[in-house]
Amino acid sequence: MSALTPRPATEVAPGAVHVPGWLTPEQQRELVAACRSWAAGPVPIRRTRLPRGGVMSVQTVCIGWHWQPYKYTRTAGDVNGERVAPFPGWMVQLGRRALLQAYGDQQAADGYTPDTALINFYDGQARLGMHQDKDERSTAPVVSLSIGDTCAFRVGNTETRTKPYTDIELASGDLFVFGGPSRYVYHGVPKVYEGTADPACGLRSGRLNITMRVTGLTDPEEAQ
Ligand code: MD3
Ligand code: FE
Repeated sequence: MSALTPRPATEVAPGAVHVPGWLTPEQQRELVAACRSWAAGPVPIRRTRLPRGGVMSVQTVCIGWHWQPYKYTRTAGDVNGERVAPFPGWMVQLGRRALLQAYGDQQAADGYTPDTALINFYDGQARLGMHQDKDERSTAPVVSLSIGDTCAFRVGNTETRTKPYTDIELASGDLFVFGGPSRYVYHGVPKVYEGTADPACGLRSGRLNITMRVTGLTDPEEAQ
């Protein structure tokens, strides 16, 4: 199906580039395997608790740095106190290739060194409300990789969590890069379409999203 109806790369908003079908099924399975192992520990995947007593419907595990509302730390004080798994060098390289693909800018790609990723797992009921990602102290782009069930993804504006926005679909293997003027847009996942994934992606059900970021932080215990 996808081979007969290829979806072209599109710039949804300035600096927001969608590259459908960027990951091969084999790459998707490898990423799923890596995410399964991170989900098991040292900090297990869980629903993040929100400061006002709520809990996110999405399940999250972090690597490199641990995110909790609304800060990054090396250890997961809100889960089990363990230090998160390191951000692997191969994922830095994948992030650089993603940037090169999206922007065609070799210099920007070479200078991109993501140091954290949030790995979100969505079951059929999970949603992500409209929000901005602004806990990073860097304006570097965010690289997003989707695997599994297709979702509706809402790309808004930088001013309000309401209209105007653009709804697109993110399917298994899709790359999305958010940089430049789109780095601080509101965005969210209003719907996951259950049962739409090809099992060849490595997931039987649900949706996995990996977002690589540059925190702009340095660990005082690692300072030279
Ligand atoms: C635009 N994740 O983890 S990925 C998130 O599908 C998050 O799980 C969604 O929003 C998901 O924070 C969307 C696309 C994405 C991620 C980060 C962004 C879009 C972004 C940061 C700035 C602007
Ligand atoms: Fe986000």
